[in-house]
Amino acid sequence: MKALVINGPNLNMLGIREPGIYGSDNYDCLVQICQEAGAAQGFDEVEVFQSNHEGSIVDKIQEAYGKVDGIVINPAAYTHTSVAILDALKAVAIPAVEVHISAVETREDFRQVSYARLACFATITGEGLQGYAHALELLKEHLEK
Ligand code: CA2
Repeated sequence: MKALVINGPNLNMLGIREPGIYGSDNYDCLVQICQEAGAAQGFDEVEVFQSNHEGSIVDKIQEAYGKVDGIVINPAAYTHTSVAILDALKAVAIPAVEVHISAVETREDFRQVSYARLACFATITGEGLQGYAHALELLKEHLEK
C-alpha cells in the first residue's frame, strides 16, 4: 500500500521563521515523521513531495491515479485559493486527508476557507508536525475498512 504526502508552498522553509506558529523543526523533520509514521502504520511506501507551484501539485495528484492508495495533503496557502487542487483531488478520487500544522481555525479570516477540504474525508489542524503522523493513521484506518 502506497501513501503520497503532498506539501504546498513555503513548507520547505519550515524551522527558518515563525517558530511560534509552525514550530522549530525543519522540512527534513517533517519528511522523517512521515516516513516513520508510514512504516509504523504498515504502508509499504510513503512518498513525500513538496512544491511551490500549483500546477506541479495538480500534476502530482494526477500522476498518483492508479498508483497511490491514499493522499495526505497540506496545500499550504493554496488551501485557501485553489479550485484546481480541489478538482484534481476530485478527479482522481483517491482517499485524502487534509493536514495543517497550525490551528487555522483560530487564525485570520482568509484561512477559514479550504477548497481542498471538500475532497478530503478528514482534516487535522493544530497538531504541529505530528499531525502528519495522525493523518497517516486515519488514512490507514480508512483504507482498511
Ligand atoms: O498550518 C498550516 O499547515 C498551513 O497550511 C501553512 C501555510 C499557511 O499558508 C496555511 O494557512 C496554513 C504556510 C506554510 C509555510 O509557511 C511558512 C512561513 C514562514 C516560515 C516557514 C514556513
